[in-house]
Amino acid sequence: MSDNCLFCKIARGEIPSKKVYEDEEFFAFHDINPAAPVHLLLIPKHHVVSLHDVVPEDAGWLGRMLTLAPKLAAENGCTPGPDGGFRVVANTGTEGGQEIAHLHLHIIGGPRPWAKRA
Ligand code: DGP
Repeated sequence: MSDNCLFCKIARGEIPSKKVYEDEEFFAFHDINPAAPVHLLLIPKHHVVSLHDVVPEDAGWLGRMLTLAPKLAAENGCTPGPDGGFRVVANTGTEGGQEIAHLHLHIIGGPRPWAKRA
């Protein structure tokens, strides 16, 4: 964990959030500025800045994080089935629109219409 990282502080419970999931490796909470009826952020508890920093040895926890996305989407109001669904976005770096320098997956969904912002 990193002392001054906002999302590390959220994962440690030092800054309040609307938590939806936590285990030993991951923490998920509602985005403070939702782009859709469902807008969650899923983060690893250990500090990783972005996808720029991952290496093949990270495949295990990255895979486990990705497989959590549909579970969290379904548990938090995304419509199941082919007419439902959700988006997963990982903004990466400045040109990728990343504002918080701790790797996170946006999980976005719910009944449309909603804008394609993340
Ligand atoms: P990104 O641009 O991909 O780095 O997205 C960062 C997201 O984090 C953005 O959608 C807003 C959200 N966010 C920023 N600060 C906070 C906060 O203090 N609490 C919560 N819950 N979300 C935050």
